[in-house]
Amino acid sequence: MADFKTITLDIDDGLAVLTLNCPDRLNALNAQMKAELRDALRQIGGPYSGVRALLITGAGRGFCAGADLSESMAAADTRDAGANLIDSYHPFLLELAALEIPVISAVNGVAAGAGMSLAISADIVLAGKSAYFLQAFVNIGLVPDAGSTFLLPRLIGTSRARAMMMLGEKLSADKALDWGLVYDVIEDDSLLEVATALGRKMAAGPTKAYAGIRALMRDSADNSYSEQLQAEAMVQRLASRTEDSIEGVMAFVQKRPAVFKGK
Ligand code: T3D
Repeated sequence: MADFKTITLDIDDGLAVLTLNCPDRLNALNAQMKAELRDALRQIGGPYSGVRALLITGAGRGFCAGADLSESMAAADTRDAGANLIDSYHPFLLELAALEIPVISAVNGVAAGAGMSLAISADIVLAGKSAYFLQAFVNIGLVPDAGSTFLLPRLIGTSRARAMMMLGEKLSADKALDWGLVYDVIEDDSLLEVATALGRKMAAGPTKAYAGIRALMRDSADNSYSEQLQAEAMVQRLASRTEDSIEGVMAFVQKRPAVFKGK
């Protein structure tokens, strides 16, 4: 297993827990962290990893404060943020999007800028009571990136997304719940425990069905209604032939809990 310096990766019983681990800077994304995220996600998505669910969280009081601005300052003379996005953000974001397992984020504190983009790219977003979300980009004269302009309007609608992006104001966890940005808000002390329990449950779930749900939800953004009906039928054909689906139906008939193997 790789020896990471800016993140930790713990894999146990099918659940990978990936923790951003530069708490002094609220887990801001520096070059090494982005490379390590790419490598960790590649490892998780590998054919022999045995990982069936991923939980992403942050160490300390923040989830992720976005781009490490001390690096941006250091490179001010030659800075090309567009190239930086393509070279160092997109690789790990695309690895994350390509995973065929469910992804949970446990937002334990501020999720700002690209850190917010990362948090909301999960399938299920849990937020601690004191967490908040911040489209910080505009506060430093930038536009949202790392997927925010794609994800945010789809999650909370264009009116609220545009206002968050243009105003750069904090959105509390409770309001994020009200707006449908997060699935649930958990007391801070219990967040990791609750998120881990959910991760363990999903790591023991029908993995191929989760992968199908991820693909269908992703494609629905661009499909017409009839195209999406067609896509559902195609994915359902495959799902219905999985061992887990056969087991699920049999377990129902036999009135016992299903034992899914992710196959
Ligand atoms: O290449 C490119 O640049 C393109 C990519 C862009 C993607 C982006 O994400 S752009 C947006 C970048 N992020 C931000 O602008 C957020 C900056 N941070 C903040 O506004 C505030 O820190 C927070 C609202 C997130 C939290 O405020 P608060 O008061 O709770 O904490 P703090 O005291 O400001 O921060 C604690 C420490 O973390 C502090 O260090 P110190 O003084 O204790 O040594 C602070 O400097 C550091 N820190 C926080 N955010 C970042 C950071 N260090 C580097 N980069 C950061 N983004």
